[in-house]
Amino acid sequence: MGQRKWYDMREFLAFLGSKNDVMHIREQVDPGWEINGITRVGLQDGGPAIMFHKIKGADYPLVTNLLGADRRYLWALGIEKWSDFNHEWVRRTEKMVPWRVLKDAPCQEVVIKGRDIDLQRICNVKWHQYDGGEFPGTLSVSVSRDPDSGVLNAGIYRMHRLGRNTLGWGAPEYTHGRQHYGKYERRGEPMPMAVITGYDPTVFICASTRTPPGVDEFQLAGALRGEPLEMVKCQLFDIVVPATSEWVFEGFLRPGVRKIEGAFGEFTGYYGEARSNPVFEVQRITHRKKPIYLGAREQWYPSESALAVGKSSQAMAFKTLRELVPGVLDMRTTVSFEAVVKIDKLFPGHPQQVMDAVWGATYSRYKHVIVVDKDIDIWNYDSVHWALSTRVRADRDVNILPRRAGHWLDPAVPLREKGCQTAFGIDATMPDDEYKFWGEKPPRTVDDPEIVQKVIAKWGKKLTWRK
Ligand SMILES: Cc1cc2nc3c(=O)[nH]c(=O)nc-3n(C[C@H](O)[C@H](O)[C@H](O)COP(=O)(O)O)c2cc1C
Ligand SMILES: [Mn+2]
Repeated sequence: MGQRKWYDMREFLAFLGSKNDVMHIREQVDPGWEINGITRVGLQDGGPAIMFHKIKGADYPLVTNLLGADRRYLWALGIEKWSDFNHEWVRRTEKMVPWRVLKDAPCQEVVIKGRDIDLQRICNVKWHQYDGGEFPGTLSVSVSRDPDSGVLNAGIYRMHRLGRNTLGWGAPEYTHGRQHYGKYERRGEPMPMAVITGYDPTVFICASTRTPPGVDEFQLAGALRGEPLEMVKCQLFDIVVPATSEWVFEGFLRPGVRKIEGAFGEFTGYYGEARSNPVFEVQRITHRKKPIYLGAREQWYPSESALAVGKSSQAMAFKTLRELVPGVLDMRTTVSFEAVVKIDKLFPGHPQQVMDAVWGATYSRYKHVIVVDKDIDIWNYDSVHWALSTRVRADRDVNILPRRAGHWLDPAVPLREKGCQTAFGIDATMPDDEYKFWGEKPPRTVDDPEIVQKVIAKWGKKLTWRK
């Protein structure tokens, strides 16, 4: 297992440097199209993390694609391969690890107040060609407190710059941050909120994880990194943030205020439409000396948004699923809205129970569920497709449930039905009960495991193509 405890984003960047996996661009770039384009090409090519040192119109450097490739995401957690990932996540997060509060912290080394606040000088990137404007908030973690329970929430919701110190806040009603805001709004009070960017990569991963309600993502990060996060209290209110964050924005969302924000290119690979959303008013900024901004271009997998939300939410859903249904061995959700689940089939109806459990864990919002047997390698889509084509009989194995909870960004439904979806499940396990009923056995696969084992024992070293 590799390193999993990072002091800050800088330590992780230095590690990437040692792997020759960061590119430094020192020439001036145009934030209207060049950061978009270079980041876009880099993601598609499986390229390195990128640091833009000189951006026209802005005063600070910016890092993109920090976790924008499978290898970097796995390095951040010190995990070698995807087939270990879900199990390692479950093992590490058995117990949450509470954070500690420090008196002084690097993230408060420099303070910006009042008229000196000008968000455009900090980050002015247009991430996609048809975005409705500049979105300084892409990897911006919104930190708020539940006014009833006091529990902290950290979630990544996009932010559209609307003025010198105001940002549209793209948190839909099913997110935890927005639910906190709803509670403040019903009381007629402004919600205090801190927004941070540039942090230890486990903070990145946890803030994009879809969890059940009431989970403090900083405690989850502590569990994943195996050591408590160090936090510091904000200057204006009683919210704490990770001490080594590069940037902290403190401010309020007033009740009843809405502005149009968006359109914006999304992790689905499509533009999402402009919406009327709450407004975050920044009243104070603190940052480290020589701060580094962090941002992401959202798009389909492979991308940071697809990896960060997709993989961590997959692990969380796997954890929930195992608590609900026996025989669940592994789960893969690389493509948005699709879950492939591997089971050791124990009884008739078992695959259908798995589907129900996936749909029931609505915080994960997978609409398509494919259930496969334990001999299928879910990390290889050829193997999954082989199961789909050889073990499925459509009239028996396809399950359709109309009008379930869906994702508001799913392009397959029109606006008036946003948030609703049709659940679709395929039981791609071998129909052994049906065979058994007729006194037959399902056909054997041509795997020939004994021969494979014997050959590897005798020939392994001579087979030069093997790693
Ligand atoms: C780059 C990036 C951008 C994201 N933008 C949004 C967004 O604009 N709105 C949203 O609801 N979720 C967004 N997410 C996903 C959320 O972070 C994720 O659903 C998380 O679970 C939300 O936190 P919560 O569960 O505490 O509400 C984004 C994730 C990433 C990595
Ligand atoms: Mn949450």
